[in-house]
Amino acid sequence: MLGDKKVVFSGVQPSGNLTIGNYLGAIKNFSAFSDEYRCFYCVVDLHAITVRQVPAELRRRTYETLALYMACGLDPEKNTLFVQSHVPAHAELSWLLNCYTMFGELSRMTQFKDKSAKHADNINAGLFTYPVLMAADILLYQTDLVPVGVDQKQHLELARDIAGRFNQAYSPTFVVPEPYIPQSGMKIMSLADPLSKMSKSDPNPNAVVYILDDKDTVLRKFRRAVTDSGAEVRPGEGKEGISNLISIYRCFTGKTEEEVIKEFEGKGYGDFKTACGEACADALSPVREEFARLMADKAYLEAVMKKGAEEASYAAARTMAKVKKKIGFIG
Ligand code: ATP
Ligand code: LTN
Repeated sequence: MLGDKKVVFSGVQPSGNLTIGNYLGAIKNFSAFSDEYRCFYCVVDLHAITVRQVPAELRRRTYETLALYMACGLDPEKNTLFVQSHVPAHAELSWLLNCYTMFGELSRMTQFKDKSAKHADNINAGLFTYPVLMAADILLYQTDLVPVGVDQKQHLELARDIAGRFNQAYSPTFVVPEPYIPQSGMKIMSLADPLSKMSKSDPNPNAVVYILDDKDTVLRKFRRAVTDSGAEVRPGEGKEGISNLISIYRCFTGKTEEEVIKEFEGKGYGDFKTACGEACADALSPVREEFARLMADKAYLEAVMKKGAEEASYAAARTMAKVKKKIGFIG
């Protein structure tokens, strides 16, 4: 809680072009909280450097991620939109929490295992302690609710454990956060390999639909999506490709599974793939337009970042003071 409102916090890394996985699993759901909650949405650039980034690209993507937050409906007057490295308390609390996190806990994180397999030449300590920084992000604002895709559930469990451990060792200090995982769009899968997550760092551009892809590209990618050799549009065993397309189509149209099955009864996969592409491109077109408008106004984006950093720093300072006192630091 902050004041009389419950707190929502979430973050997206500026580590690549955002995908419809990021959109459906996370960002699209953020604006629903703006009225009832005190909301903090962060561009987590400190997290992004756990994997090598080209400096100019990191800078551009940081602006882009902020612009996309707004293009997806987040009003900077109603939400605190900010960049993680602008609020030093994130790194500071992260160090403190490192000392309340066990090596064994971090070793069990599946994202660490996946990413160290992918980046075998750069298994740095930051990649390992990544979840502690994430816990710091969340706990710093006394967060009640964290909207994320299901892939982040394990990290959230860890954040809860760290908060509980600290509270236990001293006295109640942190709110223990709850995850908020949307039912549909929980995990959007790759169009090229429906058994793996659609990810913005996937090197195969056909596997991924980017929020900013134009309509022709979206249609082409859906037409090429890997499916099984069947013809019936319904989810099932061995039909992961079609199941994934059905979830995507449902997210963009709001239709139920039964409605989708009925709509495409007697029609083939081709028709269904075209309909998916159309629904996706139509939903994304206003986002693309607004994004282009915002990216043309860097001064405005910088003003939003600055205001966000001030608001976030103010809220963070309260928690930091409390934490340091409990630990026994001289204030
Ligand atoms: P990377 O490929 O760099 O690991 P990512 O695509 O997984 O990145 P993140 O910045 O780590 O993206 O995630 C931002 C948010 O988007 C998180 O809440 C995450 O759960 C959600 N998200 C990412 N990919 C998907 C997906 N395929 N389906 C549903 N939600 C997703
Ligand atoms: N680890 C997340 C991004 C992230 C985050 C957060 C999400 C960093 N800090 C705090 C929610 C709350 C990811 O990889 N998707």
